[in-house]
Amino acid sequence: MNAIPFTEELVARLAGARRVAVLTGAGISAESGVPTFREPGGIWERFRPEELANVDAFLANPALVQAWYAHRRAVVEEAAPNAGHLALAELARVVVARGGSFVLATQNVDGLHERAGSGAADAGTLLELHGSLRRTYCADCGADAGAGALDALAAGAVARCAACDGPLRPDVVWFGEELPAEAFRAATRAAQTAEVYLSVGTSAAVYPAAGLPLLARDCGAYVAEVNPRRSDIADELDEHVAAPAGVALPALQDRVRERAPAGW
Ligand code: BJW
Ligand code: ZN
Repeated sequence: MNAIPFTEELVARLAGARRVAVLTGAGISAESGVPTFREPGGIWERFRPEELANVDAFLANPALVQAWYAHRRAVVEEAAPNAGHLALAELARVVVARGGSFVLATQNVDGLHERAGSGAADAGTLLELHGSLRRTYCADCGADAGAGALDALAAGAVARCAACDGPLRPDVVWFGEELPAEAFRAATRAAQTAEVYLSVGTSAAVYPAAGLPLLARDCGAYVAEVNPRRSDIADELDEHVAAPAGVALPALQDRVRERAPAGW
């Protein structure tokens, strides 16, 4: 890397912060080989997400949507957490070890933050705002159908509930659906109380998650975005770190650790 892409102010604020919160999006998993949504080559280059990721599209063609999510799950299982995921887990350990709080809210459904160690007992809180590809449930009766229920279906076949024969769906949040209430409440509280807030790898195009960095700013946090491109909300934040998460976050984490007072 030629130059450090973030300011000394961000390093100093993170090193001194007792409450740190983060929002991540698909961009943090890009370097793990998981496609993003809205970029060239992204998952939805050919479809508008608002039209595909909703319950009506699923009910109209459950076999197609199930096959699509089984494919996505296979991609994610082949992928591994990258340096950006690992740096956030490490930064959480640093903040928690000195008695602070660290809340990571992710819009991602790929499970890579958990696999990187975020949310473990010593590594802060992990909140999955848009669900997870690792869970499925019955669209009719709500029964839990286990992790691999959508895998290995014959073409055109629909995976159905053992209890009521309803179609099984991934436990993800589609457009028009509520986010998991407790997770979103906790993410909101974290944004309201954070001293430093990082928005990483998200286009900030999808609400209510995109409102969290803005809420944090309104409540007094220093808010930095980590994204090679400027998101829809970049102009309203304190700092734009123009670098991939897998480059910027490990460098940031190193600098914060260096500056940490003895005894942390
Ligand atoms: C890198 C990088 C690298 C690349 N390093 N960065 C207020 C105003 C207007 C509309 C609404 C509103 N409030 C609610 C709405 C409606 C709607 C909405 O937001 N619509 C917008 C399109 C305007 N929201 C909802 O419906 C939500 N529910 C809700 O509000 O409930 C209340 C309600 C109920 C009923 C009626 C009304 C209200 C639910 C939203 C659910 C979103 N679901 C999806 C699919 C999940 C399942 C799946 O994965 O298939 O979630 S959509 C998709 O977008 C997915 C993502 O989590 C989400 C966000 O995308 P993300 O992560 O930002 O990815 P990208 O691709 O957009 O951006 C990647 C970024 O990474 C880019 O910026 C790159 O530059 C960057 N990058 N490489 C760092 N190496
Ligand atoms: Zn059922």
